[in-house]
Amino acid sequence: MADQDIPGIRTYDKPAGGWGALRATARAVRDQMDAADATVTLLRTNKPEGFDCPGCAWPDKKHTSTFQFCENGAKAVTWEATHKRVPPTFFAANTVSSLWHWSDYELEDEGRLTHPMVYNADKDIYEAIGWDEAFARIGEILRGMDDPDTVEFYTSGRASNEAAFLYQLFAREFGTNNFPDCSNMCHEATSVGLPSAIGIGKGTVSLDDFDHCELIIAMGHNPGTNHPRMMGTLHEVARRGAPIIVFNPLKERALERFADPQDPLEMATLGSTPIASTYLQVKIGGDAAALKGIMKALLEMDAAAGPDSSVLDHAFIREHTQGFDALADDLRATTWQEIEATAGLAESDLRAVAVAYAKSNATIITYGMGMTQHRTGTQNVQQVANLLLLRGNFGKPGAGICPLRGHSNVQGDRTVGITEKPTAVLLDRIEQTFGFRPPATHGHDAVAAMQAIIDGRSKALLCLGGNLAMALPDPEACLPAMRRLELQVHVATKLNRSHLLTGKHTFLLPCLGRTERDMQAAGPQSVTVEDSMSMVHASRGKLAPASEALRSEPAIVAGLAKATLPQTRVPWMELIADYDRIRDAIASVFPDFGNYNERIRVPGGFRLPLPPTERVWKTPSGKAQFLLFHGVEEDPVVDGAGVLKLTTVRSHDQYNTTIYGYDDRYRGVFGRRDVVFMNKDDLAELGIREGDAVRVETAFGKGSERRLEKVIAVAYDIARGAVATYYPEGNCLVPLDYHDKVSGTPSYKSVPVRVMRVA
Ligand SMILES: Nc1nc2c(c(=O)[nH]1)N[C@H]1C(S)=C(S)[C@@H](COP(=O)(O)OP(=O)(O)OC[C@H]3O[C@@H](n4cnc5c(=O)[nH]c(N)nc54)[C@H](O)[C@@H]3O)O[C@H]1N2
Ligand SMILES: Nc1nc2c(c(=O)[nH]1)N[C@H]1C(S)=C(S)[C@@H](COP(=O)(O)OP(=O)(O)OC[C@H]3O[C@@H](n4cnc5c(=O)[nH]c(N)nc54)[C@H](O)[C@@H]3O)O[C@H]1N2
Ligand SMILES: [Mo]
Repeated sequence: MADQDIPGIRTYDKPAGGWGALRATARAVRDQMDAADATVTLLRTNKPEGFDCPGCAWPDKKHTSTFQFCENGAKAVTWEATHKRVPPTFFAANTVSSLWHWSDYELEDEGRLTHPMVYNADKDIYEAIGWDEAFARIGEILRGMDDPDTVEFYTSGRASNEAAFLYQLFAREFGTNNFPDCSNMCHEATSVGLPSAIGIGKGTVSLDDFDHCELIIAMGHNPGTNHPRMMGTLHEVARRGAPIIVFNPLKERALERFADPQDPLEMATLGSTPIASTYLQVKIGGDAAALKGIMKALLEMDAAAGPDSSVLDHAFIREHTQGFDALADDLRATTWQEIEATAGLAESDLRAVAVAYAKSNATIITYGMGMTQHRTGTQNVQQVANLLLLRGNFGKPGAGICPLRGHSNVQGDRTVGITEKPTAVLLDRIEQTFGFRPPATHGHDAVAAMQAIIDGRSKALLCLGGNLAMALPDPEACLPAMRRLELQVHVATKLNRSHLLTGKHTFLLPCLGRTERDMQAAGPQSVTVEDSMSMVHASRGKLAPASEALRSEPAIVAGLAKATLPQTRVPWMELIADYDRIRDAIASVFPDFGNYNERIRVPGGFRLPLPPTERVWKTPSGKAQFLLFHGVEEDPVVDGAGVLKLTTVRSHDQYNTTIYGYDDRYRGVFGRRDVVFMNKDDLAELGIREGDAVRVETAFGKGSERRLEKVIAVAYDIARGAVATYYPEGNCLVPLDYHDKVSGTPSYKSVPVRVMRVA
C-alpha cells in the first residue's frame, strides 16, 4: 500500500512467520552472541531443566515440548545473553548528560551492566561501588525517611516469584503498600474487572482448551509480534477449521496469514495458512459497543427461537449468574444506531458474529492491550465476560476467557503479593509467618506513584527492573519529577533512560538474568514463574553470569532489606541461601502453593486453582455477575472536526521500552520508527499525502502543548478515524491522568488527537 519512494516504507506482502522469521532470528544471534552459545542457549528455552523464556507469558505444552521456534523469543534471549558489556570504564568515559543524547536502542545495545554503580553528581558520572557499601548507604537513606509512604517500590514483570515475594516483604516490613507495578499499565483492567464478574482476575483457559474450542474471538492483540508462540496454536486451530474472528482496527499480518516455521511443508512450499476467518476493523475504543451488539443480536435470536431456544444457555444463566435481566433490559434499550456509530462496524457484521457464536459449543475469547488500555478498559473486559457467560463458556472444555498477559511473570508477581491493596487475609498470613504486622493502608499504583513523585509527596523510588519513566504516559511531567527524587535504586540488567534521570542519590544494581546460573550457599538455584494460564514452573539458567559481580534479584532484595531494617523479623540470608526456603515461606503465606517445592520438581509444574473452571464463583453473591456498561462520560473532545483517535502499539522489533531494532517487518516499515499510520481516506480528507511530515497533537486539555513532531504519515489498512504510532514515542500525547478510573490503566490505546501537515 506504500508509495515506493518513501524511504523505509515498503509493502510487505508475505505471510507472517516463515523464512523471514528464521532470517531475523539469525540476525539477532549474530548481532548479540557467539553462534555456538546461542544454539545451546536457545535450545534450553522453556525446557524442563532449562529457563523460562523472558519474552512473553504464553504457556508451553508442559514445558516438555521439542524446541518451539520463536523469533521474538530468540530476540529476548539473545538480547539478555549478549556478549556485550557495560563495565565501570564505560561510565567513566561517558557523562550521564552525554548518554542522554543516545537513543533507547543505543543505550541498551551497549550490553549488560556488570558492577553496582552510584551516581556522582559533581562529575556527572556513575562510579563503581561495592555491594555492601551500596546496601549500607541505601539503607541509611531509607531509614532517614520521615514516612515509609514516601517510598515507592516498583516492580516490572520479569521478576521471579521468589524475588517479588521478598520485595513485597521488604516494603511491607519497611512500612508501606506503595507497589506501583507494570501490571498497572497493562492488565490491571483484568485484575480489577474480572473478580467482580467471575470471581478471579485471571484467565480461565489452558492450552488444551485450544484443542477443543470451536470458535476463537481475538480482540486487541497482536500475537505475531507479542505472543509468537501463540501463533503455533492459532495455526492449528485455523487448520482444523474452527473460525477465528478478529477485532482489531489495524490489519495485523500474522492475524491474516501465517507460515509456521515448525511446519516443514509450509516452509518448503512457501505456503501459509489464513488465520482470521473474519477480520473486523473496529473503531478504536469501540469494542464494548461491538460486544454489546453481538449480545443484543443473540438476545433477539434467542427470543425468535422460542421457549426451547438454546441460543443462550438458560440453565447456566439460571444456576450460575446474577444480573441477566438488567443486562437484557440494557441491551434492548441500546440502539443499533448507537452501536454502529461507536463500534464503527455494521449491524450485519455483528449479527454474523452472533450467529457464529451461537453455533459454537465452546468459545474462547482472547484479548490484549487493545482492550485494556482504554478509559473503559475495565468495562471492556467485563463485556467479554458477559458474552462468554451468555452461553456458559466457563467450566467446560474448549471454552473460557484468555487475557494475553504481558511480561513473562507479571501474573506471578501479583499472585505472590505485589499489590497496593492487600487483603486482610494477606496481612494476617504475613504476620503469622514472619511475626510483624504489615501496614493495611492502601498504597500507590503506577500512576498514583508518579503523581506523588510529581507533587513531591514521594521522595524515593526503588525499581525491581523496568523503565518506569519511559513506560508511563506524559514524559513531560514524569521526567523532571524523577530528577527531583531524593533516592533512586534501579535493579537492572541493562542501561535505560530511567537510569539517566538521576536524583540526589542514584544507584544502579546489576542483576542476573533468567538465562544465567544462580549460585547460592546451598548450590545452584531455580526460580519459579507463573504463565498466563496460571501454570507455575521452575526456571533455571545455565549460562555463566555476565559478570562475576552480578547478584541475583532475590539476593539484592535481601541485601537491601537487611541493610535497611536492623530489627527485621525476616531471616533474609537464610532465605536466599536456598530458594526452597523462600518457596516454603510463599506457601505459608499463600496456601494455594502447598507443597510448592515438590510440585515444581515435576516437569511442567502445577496449576494454581481457578474456581471458574469448576463453575465456582468467588464473588460476594457466589454467582457470576453480568455487569453493565453504559459508556463513560464523554471525552473532552470526541467528535470535533478533524479529531481522530490515536492508539500506541509495539513494533515487531521491540520489547516494551527495549528497542531491538528499527524494523517493523509485518507492517512494512524498515529502518525507522518515526511514523504515524493512517487510513488513506483520512489522509485525503486532511490534505496529507503519504510520506508528508506531520505533527500529532492531543485534542484536549493542554492540547497543542502535547505534540509528537517529526513523524511522517504512512497510509495503512486501519479503521477510518484511527491513527497509530509507536510506544514509547507516542507517550508524550497521553496525559498522566487520562486513565481508566476503575483500574488506573492509562488510556494508551485511545487518545483524541489532531494530525496536521508541517512544512
Ligand atoms: N516481542 C514482544 N513481546 C511482548 C512485548 C513486546 O513489547 N515485544 N510486550 C509484552 C507485554 S508487557 C505485553 S502487555 C504484551 C502486549 O501484547 P499486545 O496486547 O499484542 O500489544 P500491543 O502492541 O500494544 O498491541 C495491541 C493490539 O491492539 C490493537 N488495538 C489498538 N487499539 C485497539 C482497540 O481500540 N480495539 C481493539 N480491538 N484493538 C486495538 C493494535 O492494533 C494491536 O494489534 O506483549 C508482551 N510480549
Ligand atoms: N504508550 C504506551 N505505553 C505503554 C504501553 C503501551 O502499549 N503503550 N504498554 C505498557 C505496558 S503493557 C507495560 S508492561 C509497561 C512496561 O514497563 P516496564 O516493565 O517498566 O518496561 P520494560 O521496557 O519492560 O523494562 C525494560 C528494562 O528492564 C530491565 N530488565 C530486563 N530484564 C530484566 C531482569 O531480568 N531483571 C531486572 N531487574 N531488570 C530487567 C532492563 O534494564 C530494561 O531496560 O509499559 C507500558 N507503557
Ligand atoms: Mo504489559
